[in-house]
Parts: sequence; structure tokens; C-alpha cells
Amino acid sequence: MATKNKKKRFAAFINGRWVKEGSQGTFENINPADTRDVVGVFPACGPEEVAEAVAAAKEAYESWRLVPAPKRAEIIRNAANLLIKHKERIAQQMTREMGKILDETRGDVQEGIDTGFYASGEGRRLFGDTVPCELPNKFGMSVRMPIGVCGMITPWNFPLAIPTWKIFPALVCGNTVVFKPATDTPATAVELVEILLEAGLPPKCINLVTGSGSSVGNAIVDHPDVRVISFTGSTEIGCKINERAGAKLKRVSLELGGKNAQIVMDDADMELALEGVLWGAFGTTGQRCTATSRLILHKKIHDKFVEKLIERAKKIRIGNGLDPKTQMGPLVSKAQRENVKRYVEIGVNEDKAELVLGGKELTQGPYAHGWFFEPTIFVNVKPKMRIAQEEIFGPVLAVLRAKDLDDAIRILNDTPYGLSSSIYTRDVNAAFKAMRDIEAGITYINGPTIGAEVQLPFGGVKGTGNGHREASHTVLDIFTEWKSIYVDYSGKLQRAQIDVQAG
Ligand code: UN1
Repeated sequence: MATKNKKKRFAAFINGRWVKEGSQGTFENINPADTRDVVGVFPACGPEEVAEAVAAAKEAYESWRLVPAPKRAEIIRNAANLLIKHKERIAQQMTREMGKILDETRGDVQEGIDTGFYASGEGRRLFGDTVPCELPNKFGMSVRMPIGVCGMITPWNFPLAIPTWKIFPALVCGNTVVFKPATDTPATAVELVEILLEAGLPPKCINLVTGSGSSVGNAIVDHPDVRVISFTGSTEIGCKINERAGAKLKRVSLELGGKNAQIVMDDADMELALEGVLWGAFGTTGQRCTATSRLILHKKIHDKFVEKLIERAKKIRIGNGLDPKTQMGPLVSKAQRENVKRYVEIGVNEDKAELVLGGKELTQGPYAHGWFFEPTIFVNVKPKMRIAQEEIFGPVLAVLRAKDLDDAIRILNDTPYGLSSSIYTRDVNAAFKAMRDIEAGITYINGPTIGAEVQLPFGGVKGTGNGHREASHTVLDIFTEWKSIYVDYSGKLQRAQIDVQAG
């Protein structure tokens, strides 16, 4: 990796202009695989820039909402095509920016492309209802209306896909956007905004405000002209956002933490289940909201499965994600690695689980300058232990033992979260029982907990969110408001049934 590079300056995009200076100075974006490599220097913005961005988005809304939805959608389709064109370059930069391996950053861009095509299709649907009216010569329908300025606060683990989940459908619906990306991944955000502009989006419809959560995020959440807040990140921050925005009756969509589990029953295809958990737990270095952080094994296959799992996890090739041979990149930042280390200590000391693989940071040789950590497995984990309850967001897998299907589902449900889940079994009855009884927004049968597709709703129950679902057509419920319209073409006053028949 390059040790010397000229620090590239990046800009925020506010009120139709690229702005290099932030009112709070600048911040650096560092390559987590090699901290000597500075990806770029970004403006640290604050409430002033947010106010300007919101004013621009509010002004743009007045004309954007009147552009026919199929035309708005064409711009999003153009953006998806441009993402195809620039996929490789964006993926390379994303790996440098946040560490996950190239195959995964390509996948991240692909998810943005898929979202673009899906959302642009909605420009020719945006279905409402027409329904019969109870009076003659009267017509009833419901239509989806845009809401206004939407504040999008996005995480670093899917630096392109997650912003597109929010921004693309919001724009198709006729809203305008103020976008605050995570401070670990602002370069990908700049790419996305450039692409939207090149695709033909009127500039003031998208505003990119880089900077910290405390100065930019809070200002967006508090601004009275931001009508919708869409946030993906930790449950802790999500709850705070919900309180602040809830006090102003804003619409808030939250996609928060997970403690996702994979169940393996004694009749499962063991090889398939093994591949599933290796991918689910250690893919993206365990830094997906949907990552498998618990493995619930039927007691009959427990020991053998653990043995094979350790053997296979040992062989995972860790390194710089830009190297095509690498299977697992670094953690995104020092803070993230400290957090993972802290949880390993909790597992060993407080919880007294048995650490059977990994548990250490990698600091020597090729790992000397990055935030690398070994794939880590704990066994003898009990459901109430902290490492079985709390989101770790790293390559740490807690293995639990179950007596039977009911016990496995009970253990799976026994956390504050409910995002993704999985069961490996060949028994169709067990599979259907799991589909019904698992408390989660997503359940996979014979597949890992990661890998959601954009045409199905994405989100979770309990501590994972507040009931909204991104992706699919369900995302439209976040970014539109229903309006019911009655057209009376009788030419006379007609009273509704309740008023005519009263008394
Ligand atoms: C996330 O982890 O925040 O289902 C999103 C998946 C991806 C999206 C993950 N399509 O694994």
C-alpha cells in the first residue's frame, strides 16, 4: 500500500455548490487497512451549513414535487446506469475507505444499482387505490404525496447501498434531500452525489453535508423544515434521534442493531450450514447489521460442527481488501477494534464463555498499520450472557447449544433485537414453524443471515427499529404521505351516509 500520498481535498455539496471549507474545519478519512494512507480531507460542517442545505432543499422541493414521477424516475435510472459505468472505480475507493474486500464493495455498488432500477420502476407505479363511494356520482381515491425535505443519516458499513435505499426512492416520490454520510465513508457519498448530478438531478434537490453526528446530524434532526428523518446505525443513537425528532412529530424511520442468529438442526446439510455461518459471521468482518453473531446448534451435532467450524475459520485469509486473495479485511476504525476487544474481554472474564478461536488483534507484519482482528469464536455461551445479547459489530461468533427446535427458537428470540435470522433444516415442518415463530424482520431457510435482496422489505422488530421497512415498495410508506380525495360530480350537496341517516 502507498505510504505517501498527496492529501486529496473533497467538498460538501450545499445549495448547488461544492464547498471545500466547513465552519468546523476539516477531518481526514483514513484507510483502515493502512492508516498511513489518507483517502482524503473533508469539510467538517455544522449547523450553519445544515441550515443552508435545508433552505436549498426546501426551495427545490417546490418545483421537484411538480415534475412527473416517471420523469423523476428517469433520472434515478440514469444514476443506476452511471453506477454500472463507475462500479469498479467506486468499489476500489470504497475498499480503501472502509476496508471490506473488493468482492463485497462491488456487491455494495451492485445493491445501489439494483435499488436504482427498482426505485425508478416505482415512478410508473406509486400505486394508490380507487374505491367505490357510498353516494351516487362521487369518486374516491387515495394518492401518495411527497412530504418535503428528508434528512438521511447513513452508516459506514454499506457506504453506497444504504444511502441509495433512502435517497433513490425519496427522490422518485418527489422529496428533496439533505444527506449526512458517516465520517468514515464520505468519499463514497461524494461519488453518489456526483452521479446524481450527472444523471440530471436539479442540484438543490440533493445536499451533502459532511461532518460529525453531534454537529451535522443533530442539526438535521432538529431543523423544523426537515420533515422526515431516515437513520441507519446503532440502537443507542437511533433512540436519541427518535426522541428529538418525535418531539417535533417528524416521521422517523430507524434501522438499528441486530443480534442475528443461525440455527442448525440435526437433520441439516452440514456443509451448507457451515458455509453459511462462515459467510454470515465473518463476511464484511462481521460488520453488517445482518451479520450472524450467534450460532445455535442442535445438541446432537454441536461438537462435530464446532470442530469443523474452527478448522475452516482458521483458514480465512485476512488482509488488505484490495488484494484479491483476501477473504476478510480490517475493522473500520480504531474505535471499532477497541469495541471488539472489549467484548472479547467481557466474553472471557465476565461471561466466562470458552474462547476457542482468535480473540486477538493482529499488529505484526502486513497487519502493522491497520485495524485487523482475528476471526473469533466462543463456545459454551449461555443465552443471557452479554456476548449473546449485545451487538458487537465485528468478527465474533457466539455458539449456543439447543435441545430441540422449540429450544433453538426460544434462544434465538431471547435478545432485544430482531433483524435477521436463519435456520438450516431439511424438515419442512420445522422450517414453517421457524418462519412463523422467529421474531425477526427477515428469516432465511437454508441460507445465511446476510444477503437481503432489494425487492423485499428490509428491517426488523423489537430493538432493531420502529416498524418501518426500507427496500421493496414498503419504502414508499416512509417517503410519502397518503391523501384521500373525494370528487363529487353530482352538482348538488350530497351528505355522507352517516349524515343522511343520523337520527
Ligand atoms: C446492513 O448490514 O446494514 O442483507 C445491510 C445484506 C445486505 C444489506 C445489509 N444486502 O446483508
